[in-house]
Amino acid sequence: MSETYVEGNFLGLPESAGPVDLVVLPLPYELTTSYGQGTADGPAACIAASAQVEVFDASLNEDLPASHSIHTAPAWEGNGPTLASQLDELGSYLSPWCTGNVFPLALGGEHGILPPFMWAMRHHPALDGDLGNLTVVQIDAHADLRAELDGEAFSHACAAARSLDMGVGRLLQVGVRAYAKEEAEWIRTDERITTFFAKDTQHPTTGGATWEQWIDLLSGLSGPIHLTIDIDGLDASLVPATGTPVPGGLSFWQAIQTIEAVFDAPEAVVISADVNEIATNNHSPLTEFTAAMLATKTVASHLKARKEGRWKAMTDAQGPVRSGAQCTYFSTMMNKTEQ
Ligand SMILES: [Mn+2]
Repeated sequence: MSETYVEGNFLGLPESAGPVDLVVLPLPYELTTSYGQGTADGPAACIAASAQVEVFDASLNEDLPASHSIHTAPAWEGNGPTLASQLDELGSYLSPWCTGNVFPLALGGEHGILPPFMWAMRHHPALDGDLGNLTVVQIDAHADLRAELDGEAFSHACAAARSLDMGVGRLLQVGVRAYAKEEAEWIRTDERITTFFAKDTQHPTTGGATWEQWIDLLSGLSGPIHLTIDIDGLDASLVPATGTPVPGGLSFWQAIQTIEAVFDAPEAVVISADVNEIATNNHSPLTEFTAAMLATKTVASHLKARKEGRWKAMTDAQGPVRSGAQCTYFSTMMNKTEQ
């Protein structure tokens, strides 16, 4: 815990008045979650749990925030009457932070936050106006490649599919172990998608070799990356409160190694990240604490990338008061679909 702990701020870090280097964006969004409840409380619980996380990071060899300014933004407070209006509100909320002068780290909220995040990132200077230049690295128990779930194309179960629809160039998945036939078919046939299934990476005898291939793949990446961590990608024993906990998932250290490998990839630059499906229950604080540990590792890995010259601001520095683009993409598209 830092010496001057500020309640409501990630890691309890005090705010500084100057330009923001990294922003933590709490997105208590929950509209389509399967049967778990409580992802709306997840971001705040994760921030509260971050009080218990050590600020020293061994890879960075410094205490966070390591002479940088980390801003915890006021939580998104969407109250639109429809799914489409809430997705638009998420896009508008995220937009001011996707300008290339700050690293955005969102805390969800259900995985349905991913398409609005992609909308907000589409004009990020590193992407050159084309989401096709972006690789999404996804830790998840689910492929999130369904055409729809319960009639809803923007369900959390479709987050990766909709992101590809929006033009994301490449999708790398790990931890996947609960998926439908249509998703297996899409993974098999779409060249944009590479999936490392949990049955292979966690295999009792051959898992180690498969895992090495995953880390090698990440280390060899080039270009801009978005890292999306659905905490249900980890084994259910580590995240029992998440919306859909699934046994047979990644170990904690596999998740940490994945984060470190993408941020350390010499030719790649991670430009944004999210940790999602954080939820709470009354039995144990383990789920939100695990999420806080992964978010902290993401922060430390970004600062390490900065320190080593793999991330540079692409636009002029700015403080916490900003304006961005108004998102109407989701309402417009859903209206078209209904007609
Ligand atoms: Mn997911």
